[in-house]
Amino acid sequence: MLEDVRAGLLATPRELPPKYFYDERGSRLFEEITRLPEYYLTRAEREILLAHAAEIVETTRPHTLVELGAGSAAKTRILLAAMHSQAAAVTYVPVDVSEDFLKQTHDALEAEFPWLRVEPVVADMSVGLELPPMAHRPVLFAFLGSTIGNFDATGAVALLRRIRDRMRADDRLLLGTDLRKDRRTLEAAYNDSAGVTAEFNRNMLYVLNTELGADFVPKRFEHRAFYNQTEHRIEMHLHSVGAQTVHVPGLPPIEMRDREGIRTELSYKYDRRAVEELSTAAGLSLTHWFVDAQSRFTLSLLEPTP
Ligand code: AVJ
Repeated sequence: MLEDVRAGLLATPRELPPKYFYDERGSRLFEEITRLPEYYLTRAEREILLAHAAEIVETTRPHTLVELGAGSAAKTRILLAAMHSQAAAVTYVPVDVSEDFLKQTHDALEAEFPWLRVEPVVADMSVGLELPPMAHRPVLFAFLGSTIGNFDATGAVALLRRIRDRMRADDRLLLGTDLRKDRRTLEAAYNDSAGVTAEFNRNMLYVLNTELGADFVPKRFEHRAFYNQTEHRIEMHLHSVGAQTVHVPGLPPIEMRDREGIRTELSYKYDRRAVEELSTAAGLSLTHWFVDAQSRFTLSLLEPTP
């Protein structure tokens, strides 16, 4: 962690990786974001899953579901129920960076679904993907929520490639991607009127204070999120309110100028061609393209290219 923070805060412009949003409080704040009126992504993806889970399961006939960035698995229950309708025993492998949150998800699901075997994996998918041996195949890998959007093209292809390397010919990947659309709708989703996204953004500073003993004063940083049309991405930043010095043990003092920013997240937006380019580069082919009624979000089913 300290190396990531050193590299990011000493860079120009300064940046920090979005994975450091997600301590238990950050995971809870994100769950709150998914219920906001402006943040349509989760509802749009749920709509697609409700409409197409049976067809996705029919096509893949999976016995195991491996989900990257699982979080609370709120949407995943739809897929698991569809899998149970065609296989008595189902195994679910949620992969997430937040151990506490994974534990809660594990306990909740095992209590709710007696037929489900849950094998949580704590992993940081941006660096590696150590998975337990898959006893029950075929496997459906799922990467939902447009979390792929946190990675630039190179990072996204590398991650999809890591998944591809663990797939057999009859395994599939279900990929959720937010579609490019008008700036107003996109910017509203990352600047909600209740200020939850602003608090989620600032939560990273609390995580650095707790984990590294830094002395950030979160309320002295302002949330900013805007759509970079050229790069097709939402950018989230924290801007210094006034000049200030931040101390992170092990790093030189961080002299922030008034209004200087720290970039905390990129959220790329896609169209069909962009998804096909990423998949092809990772050795995957698009077989199904599912869109919600308002064409805001898609789920792509991908197979390994022979
Ligand atoms: C979890 C990465 C998909 O980029 O939309 C929500 C995180 N950031 N509001 C996204 C997020 C600000 C979210 N992902």
